[in-house]
Amino acid sequence: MIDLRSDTVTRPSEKMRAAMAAAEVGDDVFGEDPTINRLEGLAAARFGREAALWVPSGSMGNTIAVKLHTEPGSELIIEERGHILNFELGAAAVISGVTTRAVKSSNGSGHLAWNDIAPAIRKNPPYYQAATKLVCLENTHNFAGGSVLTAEATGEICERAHSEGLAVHLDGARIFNAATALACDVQELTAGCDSVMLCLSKGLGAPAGSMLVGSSEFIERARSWRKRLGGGMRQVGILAAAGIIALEEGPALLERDHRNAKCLANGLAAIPGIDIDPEKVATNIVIFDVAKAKLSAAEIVAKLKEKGVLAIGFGSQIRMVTHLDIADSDIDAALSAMKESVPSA
Ligand code: TLP
Repeated sequence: MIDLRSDTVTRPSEKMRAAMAAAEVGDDVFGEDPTINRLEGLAAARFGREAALWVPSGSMGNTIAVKLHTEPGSELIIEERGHILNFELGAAAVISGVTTRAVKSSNGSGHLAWNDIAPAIRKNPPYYQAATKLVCLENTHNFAGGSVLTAEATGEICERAHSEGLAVHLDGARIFNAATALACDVQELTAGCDSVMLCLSKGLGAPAGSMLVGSSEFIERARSWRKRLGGGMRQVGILAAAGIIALEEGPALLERDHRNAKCLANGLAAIPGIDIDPEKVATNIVIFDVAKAKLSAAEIVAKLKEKGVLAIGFGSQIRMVTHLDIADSDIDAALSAMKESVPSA
């Protein structure tokens, strides 16, 4: 199977498995796991922050950050296709008691600009309205086709949000993809954000785990919330051993995924019935529209599966994601399967 459903499907490398087997471990709830402590130190240093916390999933990292930056009855602002809003089962409402204000991006990038955010802010509202406390950004923006937000744009939003008394949390599940595409450092790309969540288990290849980075005070409070949510995981150095390899060696491997995604997008653009602008594919996520094809997205995805290619369909769109376990030759095979699966309009 050529599995293009997500970069979450990567399997740990032999090197990771060997490191996991040999990992020195202890009880992390007592703060005694040397391997997790090392990973947290490395992540904090990589992002130029005081501290970092390993969390079992990106969703838990985002949930904890939303909890710490808000209070029940307040509001957060996010782009309307954001992961926190659409794919985290209302955790912001359930765990933090906040309403989520979905805002449309107006500049074609899929990302919010300050001009989009400002009119949605409720600062010192009348007593019957919820006050805005938090802006959530996402870089890369998954369902905006893996698009990237520059350091300059991020910095401007952070500066202005802070001057309005708002915190900024960055869902940086794929921040290393963004840094690779922009040829800049993650430190520069995330500098103004109050907290950043990054995933080790997507393009970087670890079997599980994400990191939250921020101030020491923020991370200490996050540690309590991780435990409260059931994420105190004892001898978790086994997973951190793979996480260290993901963090140290994974970023350099992303460029190939981006090349493959571009190649895939170019091939798709040449198939009648498929709508995609390959110029807009900046990282490893390829989203295209099949509204003009004779079959629905779900039907095309089912046909692809018969031919050994897995993708995800939603509405009239299909998403394909390149990753470590996709070889260059898989792109040609996926394109051939696609040509056979989309009857010309
Ligand atoms: N994304 C998954 C699905 O949930 C959609 C995927 O296949 O892309 N933030 C972003 C931007 C994400 O894309 C994801 C996962 C998460 C957070 C959550 O991470 P996990 O799956 O570790 O909870």
